Formats: sequence, structure tokens, C-alpha cells
Amino acid sequence: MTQYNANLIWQAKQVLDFNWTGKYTRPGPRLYPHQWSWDSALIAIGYAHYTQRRAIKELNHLFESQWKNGLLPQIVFNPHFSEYFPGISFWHAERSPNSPPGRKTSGVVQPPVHATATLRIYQHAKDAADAQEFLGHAFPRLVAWHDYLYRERDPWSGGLVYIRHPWESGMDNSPIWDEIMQRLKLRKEQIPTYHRVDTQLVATQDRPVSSEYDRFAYLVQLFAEHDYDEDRIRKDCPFLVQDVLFNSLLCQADHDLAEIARILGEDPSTFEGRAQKTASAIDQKLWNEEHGTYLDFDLVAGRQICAYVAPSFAPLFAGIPGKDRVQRMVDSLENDGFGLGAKDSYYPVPSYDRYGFGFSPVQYWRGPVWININWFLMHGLKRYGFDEHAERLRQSIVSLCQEGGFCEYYDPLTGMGHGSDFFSWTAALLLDILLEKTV
Ligand code: 2M8
Repeated sequence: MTQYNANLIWQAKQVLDFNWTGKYTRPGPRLYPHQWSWDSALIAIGYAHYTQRRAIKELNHLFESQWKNGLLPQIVFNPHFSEYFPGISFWHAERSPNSPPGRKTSGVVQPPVHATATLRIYQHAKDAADAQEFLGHAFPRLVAWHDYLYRERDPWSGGLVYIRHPWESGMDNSPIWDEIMQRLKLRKEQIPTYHRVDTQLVATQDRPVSSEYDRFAYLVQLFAEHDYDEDRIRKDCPFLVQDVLFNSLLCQADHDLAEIARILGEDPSTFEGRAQKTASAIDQKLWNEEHGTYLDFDLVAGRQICAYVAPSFAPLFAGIPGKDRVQRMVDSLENDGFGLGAKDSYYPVPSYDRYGFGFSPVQYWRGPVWININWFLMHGLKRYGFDEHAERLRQSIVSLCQEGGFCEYYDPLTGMGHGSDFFSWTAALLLDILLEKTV
């Protein structure tokens, strides 16, 4: 290991130590003080290399807040921190008979990377007995989580689950949602009263605009008014989307859950069956031949959403596309819009096509580079033997952290960090790629 990497590893661990609360890791020190679902899973992937105890605690703290119907909440609130919108009282999660007694949570979900993280903790474990015990504990909770998604979010059994809020995608203000957001015309009296905190903590230009927050808040209010009853929400919700990233991560998580079942001597067939069904539904329903990419499906409008975003390449992570489609996707990634072709281009890959309408190099999910998306794509490209491309992405991740610090996201044109500083999943995934070769 070079001295240069050793320093970076030390710094990344410092970021995680700083954000570790003793029970879970804050995604960012001030902007995100509570526990976030997919952040925790990604953070646990980093911890798995050097602190098995923390990795396990992190996921267990989330599992303790699982709803009775299996829903794993996007946020588990820490009542000691009140500075976040929307907080406990805005969600009214207690209106659901399924919400956990004694824990305060939101009422939406995030991408299901938890089985993937759990398997990695087991695979990197130094204390085998402890890891085996954790696997046994996590398994029924992960099964309940996947059961919830397939039962409540795919009631037609087509293989694709839907999300019902942009926050469920993890990509809050992605251009994917623009069309739906514009269609959602709100009268003044329909917009809940709320007070944002985020724009006081980081630059306003880096965050979603208020017309987006109006709609985010409106949807939360709708869920609370429907007592978080999925059948009632499904009938009235104007936002129901089968998202490429969410379903691709679910597909990989199904494979990983099947592997966990095998390790525990349980029957893996249900999970493998789901993985295959989801993979073929992604391939059939979400692929767009004309554009040579996968696109989200808007269930309310009944059509695909044409937006060229980096997460559209996530099916690579789950090994879904066949050879011809992979080549078309790699061609797109090599174009200047995503920048993976030229060695001396900007920092790949922007979250949104650089030449797309409304691209912004600094505004959150509308252009900046995100380390988690790069990490998924790096693994996807490696999986298909595109080692040079994967290496370029790996180098991009390392240089961004080295030059821009451990930020939430980065300007692809300058490499400058934006959003929250001391961002946990950036540090954790960097640790994963730097420590992977040395375990
Ligand atoms: C961002 O989302 C939260 C709402 O969930 C927010 O903006 O307040 C997203 O980037 C999301 O993917 C992430 O999990 C969360 C915490 O890092 O922040």
C-alpha cells in the first residue's frame, strides 16, 4: 500500500469515526443527523473491512425499526436531533398500525442494498461465529423486507416494484422526475406549511428548489392522510414509478439473499426465482431500443420516462443485460455526455448527461458525480470484463476524494466537492475500494 493511500484510508476512517453515534452513523454531520436506510447499508460495506462490530451494529439498528409489514424505513429519527425537515411530526408514521412502537421513523423506503451489505459483512468477517450469528438474525428481517416490496409494491406480480416518492429512489431531484413533478399541479392550499433547514446548512444552489420540496411535502402529507395504507395510497398517488436503479439493486439483493439462504442451509429458490423474474422484467419493460438504454416506467402515465441519467446503467451491477445491450451501454458511457471514454476528460460519470436539458454540475442529483453511483457502475463494468473502464471509475473516485475531500457529491467539471462535507458513504465506499485488495 502506498503512503498516499494510507493517508486517504486514515482520513476516511476519521470521517466515519466522527459521524459514528455509538448506534448508527450519520450520513453527514449537520445536514443528515439521523439514520438513513441505504446510507447505512453502504456505510456497513466500508466498515466490513475493518470493524465488523460496527458494521453489524449499524444494520441491526435499522432492523430494530423495521415496520410490522416488513417496510425498512428511509429514516430512523434520533430524537436528540431536531434540526431536519421533514421531522418526526411531519411524517405521522404512528398513523400506520405497522409502524414500530418506541421508534420514530419516516414512512417511505430507500433502495434495497441491505442483503448485499449483509453478505459482504459475512464475507469479510474476521470473527466467523459472530458473523454467522448476525446472518441468522438478519435473514428473517431481509426476507420480510423483500416480501414487503414484492407484495405491496408489485401487486400485479410482474417482477418490477414501484416507488411512490422521489425520496424512495435516493435521487431526490433527478431530472427523471421532472415530467411527473410538472404534471403535479398544486393549488396553494394543497401545499403543506413547512420550514426547510437544508438551505441554511449548505448552498441553496446545491439543493432541490422549493417547487420540488412543495411536491415532496405534498406526497408525504398524502401518505399520512392515507394512514400509510398501501392499497389506498396506490389508488390516489400521482407518483408511482418502476425505477431502474431501485429494481436493479433489488435484483442483486435477491441473488445475495439467496446466497445467504444457502449459507444458512435454507431454501434459496424463492429469492433466485425473484431475481430472475425481476431481471427479465427490467430487460423487457425498461429497455428502450431506440435510445439504447434502460428507462424508468411511469405507471400513472403508462409510459417510459426519457431522461439519460447515470443510474440507468445500474442493470450492469446486477448482471442483467446481454452482450449486445452491454456494448450499447458502454458506448453511451464513453460519449462525452458521461465522459468515460477519453482519459483526459472531466471526472466521470456525472449523474445526468452533461448535455441534457437542465444539467447542472453542482445541483444535487442533476449532474454532480456521486460516489455510490460510480461504485455500482464500477462493479457492473468489472462484472462484464470492462476492466479499463472500471479502473478509470476507480481512479475517478480516488482522485475526487483526494482532491475534493469526502463530500456528498462533486462537480464533474472541476472536481470540487459540494453538499455535505464529511459525508459517510463517500468515505465508506472509498475504504471499500482501497481495502478490497489488501484483505
Ligand atoms: C438525500 O436525501 C434526503 C432525503 O432522503 C434529503 O435530501 O434530505 C439523498 O441523497 C439520499 O439518497 C440520501 O440517502 C440522503 C442522506 O444521505 O440524502
